Amino acid sequence: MNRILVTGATGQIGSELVPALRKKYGSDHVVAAGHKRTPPKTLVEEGPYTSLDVTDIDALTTIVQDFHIDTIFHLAALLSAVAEKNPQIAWKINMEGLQNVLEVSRAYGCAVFFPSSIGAFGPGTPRDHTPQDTIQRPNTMYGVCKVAGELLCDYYFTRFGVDTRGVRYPGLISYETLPGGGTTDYAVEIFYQGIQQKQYTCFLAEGTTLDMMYMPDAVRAAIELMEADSQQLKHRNAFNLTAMSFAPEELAGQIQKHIPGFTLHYQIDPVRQAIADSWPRHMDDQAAREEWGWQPQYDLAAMTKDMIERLQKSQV
Ligand code: AKB
Repeated sequence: MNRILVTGATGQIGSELVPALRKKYGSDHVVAAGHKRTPPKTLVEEGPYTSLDVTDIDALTTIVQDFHIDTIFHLAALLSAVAEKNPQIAWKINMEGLQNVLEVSRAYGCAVFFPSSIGAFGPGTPRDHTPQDTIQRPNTMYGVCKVAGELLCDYYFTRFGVDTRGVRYPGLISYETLPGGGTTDYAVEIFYQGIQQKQYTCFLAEGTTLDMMYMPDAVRAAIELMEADSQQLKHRNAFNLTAMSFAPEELAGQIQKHIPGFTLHYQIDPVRQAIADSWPRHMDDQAAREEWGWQPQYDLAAMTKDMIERLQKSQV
């Protein structure tokens, strides 16, 4: 990796991945491309920033040519709950965007990181110790795009030799940028409201256990996978990846240790509950551990402590 493009740079992952990449590879070497969201000042001031609609292949080509890009972290996509509201738009952005990235990478010799998700699984998948290679028949547009995306990335690797790599991210928890329209968003919102109001009303039911990860681990995973020795990778698109697994009441229990009196209430959103009920409770991420040394650093207790400390500091 030498000259890097990050699409979806203003999103939840992008806004933390870009600074990490700039720190490691040099600010001038990492181009941040956002679209609809207003970029944070730092993203624009600390290195090259551009606006990009990933469905516009000519605009994408120009950026890759102008900046001599050799690696693309393609993060631009609609999340699960939003995609369910706009399935046609989700297909266009999530699939056309990915195909454009792969086509340009084929033409210009770029490596590609594609984030898949626990959303790539469906109701027929084993929900506990979900194997790396298993049934993938999701019943959401987001999941359909993720499975198709995994296959398309593998196809571009075997057919054209494009160095595609990806992970199946669980729900991601972060303090920099809020997620936009996912099923696991409650695990971020609970901290913001918990600190301000000492209570949170959760849209997923008690007992809804899902895989989760703290953003510093998620960012490190993306970079470590792209730096891994290609020869060691038997799987490519995409590796199961997890760090912790919990239900809303377990997260609330941890939060109560730092915010005494915090209370959790429930008001179930049937759409997001149905999506969550079709996703793994706990994935087996042994392949990632064996093939490129994946090791999470944050468990539920460590993540909760760090989230609360950082959010409290930023609100002072
Ligand atoms: C979502 O909830 O849509 C995402 C995901 C798990 O892929 N956070």
